[in-house]
Amino acid sequence: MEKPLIRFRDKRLQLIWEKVSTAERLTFDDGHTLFQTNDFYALGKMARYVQMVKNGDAVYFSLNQKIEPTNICVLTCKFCNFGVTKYHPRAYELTIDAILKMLNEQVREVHITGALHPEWSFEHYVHIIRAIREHFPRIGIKAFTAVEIWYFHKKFNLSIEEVLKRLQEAGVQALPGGGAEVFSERIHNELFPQKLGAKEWLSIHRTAHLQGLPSNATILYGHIETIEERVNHLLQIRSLQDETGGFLSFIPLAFQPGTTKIKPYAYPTSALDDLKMIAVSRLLLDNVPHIKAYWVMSTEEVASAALNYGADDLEGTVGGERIAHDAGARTPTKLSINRILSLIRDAGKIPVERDIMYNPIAIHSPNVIGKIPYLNSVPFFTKFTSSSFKLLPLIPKQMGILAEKKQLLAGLFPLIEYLRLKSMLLPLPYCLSSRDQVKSVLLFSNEGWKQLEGKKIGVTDATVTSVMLLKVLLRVKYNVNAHIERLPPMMSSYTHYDAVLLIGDQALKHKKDALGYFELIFDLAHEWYEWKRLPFVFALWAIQASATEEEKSALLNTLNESIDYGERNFAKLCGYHAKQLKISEIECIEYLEGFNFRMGQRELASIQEFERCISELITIEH
Ligand code: V47
Repeated sequence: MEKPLIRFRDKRLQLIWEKVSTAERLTFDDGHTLFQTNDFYALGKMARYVQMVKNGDAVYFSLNQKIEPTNICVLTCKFCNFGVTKYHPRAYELTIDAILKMLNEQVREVHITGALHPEWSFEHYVHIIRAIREHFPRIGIKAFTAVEIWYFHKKFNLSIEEVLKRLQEAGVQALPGGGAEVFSERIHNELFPQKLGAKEWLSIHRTAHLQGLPSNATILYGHIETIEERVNHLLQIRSLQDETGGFLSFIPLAFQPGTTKIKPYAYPTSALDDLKMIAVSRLLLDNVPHIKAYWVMSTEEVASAALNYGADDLEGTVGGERIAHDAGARTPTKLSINRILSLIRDAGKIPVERDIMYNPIAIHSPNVIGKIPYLNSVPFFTKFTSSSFKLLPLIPKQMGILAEKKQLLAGLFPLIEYLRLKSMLLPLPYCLSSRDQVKSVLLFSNEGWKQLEGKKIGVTDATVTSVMLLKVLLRVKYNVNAHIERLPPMMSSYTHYDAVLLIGDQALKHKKDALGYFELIFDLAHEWYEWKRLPFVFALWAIQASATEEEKSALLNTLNESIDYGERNFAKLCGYHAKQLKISEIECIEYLEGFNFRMGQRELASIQEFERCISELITIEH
């Protein structure tokens, strides 16, 4: 994406922009300046730039249902109006039947957070999850904040690992981000001394990530916290994300004073503070994929504005909420899908309905082009900003899934996905093919090809084309039969695999350290080239066969212009990406020079030959 021109009123931001626009990490002091500045225009533009680089025009939302099973709580946190004692007139306990009645087949994500009930058994919490899983197998379950996990651990004398494992076995797929409040000893002592602190919150999320449970993170802002405490909080989230990569989304929660015990000191947050919180979160949390605008606490209008201040994730339909509303929130307790769509469209964005793991389910917009967010695809997208097409970053395997549902007009399809959907797609004369080595489809191994017989190979979940190429090389070229297994989404150690296949930016990043474990690295495109003396076509451009003539010619023109410009400007395109991938600009340019972006006779011959090899593989396997 082209760097926007920003006129800075606050000159301190100029230096920060230099870092942001070259993917350099921001420091504590930068964060402090960003919170201090009143140059909203520049702050918003910087955050929006990062948002666009990461997520294009997409804004994710889910058809979700909040469930707060009880408000009877052993705690008395000063900022909370939700938790009450058992005999309070507002006290309630939902039965499992009542919980199930809140759900239906349309809901795609259930979000469960609540109070720490003094009498419920751990089994009861597990039963809630199991009942939802049994009755609604399609619904993603995001349940129990670190506060609850910590309570189960202490009260029922179970290790954190055991608590998480039992919940995971019952059906929990992710943890909500609540309970983080502000990572500050001072605030902990002042507002919630009985509850877990920063160290325990971070440790629970670390354990969850290592056990394959992703999570969200939050900050509760707008009460007694200082700017320093806000920045410190964000940096601690960033540093855990560096370790595990397990955070999906970061959600700033605007404090609702209600009749809480800190009411005398606090006013509701202003719209400007809400937008600033979103923007600074986007800028500091360079490694967290999504920033969520939580309309329940910030209002619908501010949440919609936040979609141009760094947020690419909008809280969903919700279907009822109490924590914020008990503390005086004046927002609705639920929204219809139409209202969500209009909040996103008003912001000029593409509404993308998602599942619990942020896989797109439906794209509520025409003219959407799938964009593989890897460095090698950048030259295709240099001239799209001025076109009528909207870009949606997608991992390769999602391209086919969405095109099949007619949710995408066109895109750069992984070869296998194109071959699968050939009858409904029209190929365009552009592709992504290697000349010899590709440098970013790599098998990291401790064994030579022939020694991989019977060995376990972990493969990326992001695509099937490279996995198919690997299978062809193993069985057809080397006559080797290995066990191929999908790698889990959050992998922290590869030591129990004999070899691992990674693709795209992930492969480029790990090329130097060989994942810290493997001695050999095989380039799959080079293996193909050595064998067939042909390039390998990883992906090709195609458009829905049902597209109009106007759409086809507009896309061809935009692609032509983009590639012409892209091919002549590798150096310009590399600045940002090289920094982000921690490779030199020269390496980045050499990498792009290894690709061919146009479909020619040799590319067509290679596709035919690959199809023939796949048939041979199928014969061998049967
Ligand atoms: O931890 C309590 C906050 C959180 C107040 O993961 C208050 O997608 C404002 O977990 N004013 C629970 N906030 C909510 C939560 C959550 C919310 C949205 C999205 C996600 C997600 C998770 O609510 C608590 C606390 O920080 N809270 N009282 C109050 N008066």
